[in-house]
Amino acid sequence: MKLVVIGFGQCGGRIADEFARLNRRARGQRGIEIITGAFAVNTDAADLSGLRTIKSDYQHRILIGGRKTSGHGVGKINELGAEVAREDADKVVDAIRSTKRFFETDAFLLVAGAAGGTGSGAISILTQHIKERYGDKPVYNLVVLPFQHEEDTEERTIYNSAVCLKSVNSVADAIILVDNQRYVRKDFSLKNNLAKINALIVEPFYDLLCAGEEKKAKHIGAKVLDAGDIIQTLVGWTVMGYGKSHLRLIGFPFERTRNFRKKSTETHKGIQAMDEALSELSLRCNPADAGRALYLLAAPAKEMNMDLVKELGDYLKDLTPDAIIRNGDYPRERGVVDVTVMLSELNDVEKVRHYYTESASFINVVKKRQQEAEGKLRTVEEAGKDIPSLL
Ligand SMILES: Nc1nc2c(ncn2[C@@H]2O[C@H](COP(=O)(O)OP(=O)(O)OP(=O)(O)O)[C@@H](O)[C@H]2O)c(=O)[nH]1
Ligand SMILES: [Mg+2]
Repeated sequence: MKLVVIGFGQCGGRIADEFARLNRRARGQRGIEIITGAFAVNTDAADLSGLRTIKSDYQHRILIGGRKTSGHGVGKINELGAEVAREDADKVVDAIRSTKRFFETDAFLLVAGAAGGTGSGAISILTQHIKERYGDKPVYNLVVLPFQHEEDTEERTIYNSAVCLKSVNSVADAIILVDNQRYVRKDFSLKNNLAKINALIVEPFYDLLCAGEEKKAKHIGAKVLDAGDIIQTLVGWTVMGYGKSHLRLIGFPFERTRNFRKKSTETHKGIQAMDEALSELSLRCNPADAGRALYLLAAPAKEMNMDLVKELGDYLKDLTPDAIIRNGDYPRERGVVDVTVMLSELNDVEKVRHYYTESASFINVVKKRQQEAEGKLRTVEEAGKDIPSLL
């Protein structure tokens, strides 16, 4: 599957940059292309110049809202992010059209952090514009939810997230939810942490996008998971997970000679990888709420057997009894079994509900504050009503 990836704001831009690196890796290691174009859109010129891999010309690193924000961002006001995105939407849509191999693109993926200003405000607006312009291709969103500490310290965080989520839900074909808090590892410094988190967010897309683009017979599975399967799976709220388990256990050489034992070990490894994928989902949710799901098993060709594929299917079916499940096998990896899982068409997402209910009370607080501020302003105006003005 080939994507055009467009990142909005700092978070979105950095993740789009990570996708550009994923494409380099696919080209270098596997000789295939999975990203037909990578773009970053921001109101902040400094953030755009901090990217590493996205082409550095103004048609790939797109500055919007130049006059309104003077290149310094929108300071977490996502209404302003939405406004400048609306004004400059054509600039972005025109840039996408210049993608050289645009006609090969299967879908769009737009990325942003929900809690900021630019990305949070712009992603739904541009999703709508792109859908209007390119009606035949699905438009997916990848939305990054804030860290717990951001929710605790900045009240705008929850409100922005709620508004962003409600907006994308009404336009995007599917929304892949990624919760930053799920990726926190205490031992990383924050800066490295974000870079590491971004790499972890993007990793599950590697096999998923590559599997259907392989040209060599030895890398084509018995059941290929291609763009069609992914498009059929992705609808509404979606989460993803990725798990990996190493095959060769050093110190157990007997496993190589005793085949019956080896086979059960492989199945066990596959289940272990799927377990990891499901316990490390990009957002905590109940798999039973999924209406659609997919899994991709990547393993060395000789380790791939129908038992393993079937066991994984049964395992996932138990957890997602109502879901239509699609699957594929990908004979690729050396020495590891890895499993990528997507759960889609989720009919309940606790965290989204939490943002909606929490910000309902925030809206009242904002209204009250506005009324108070207007009241105070009127008192000041009242006091100065007899003073002459120079204008
Ligand atoms: N995973 C991840 N999250 C990030 C990154 N950068 C920022 N975030 C998260 O994104 C949210 C803030 O959004 P930003 O992208 O910084 O904001 P913006 O869209 O640039 O908007 P303004 O700066 O307000 O104009 C916060 O919840 C951050 O934790 C990143 O590189 N990776
Ligand atoms: Mg910013």
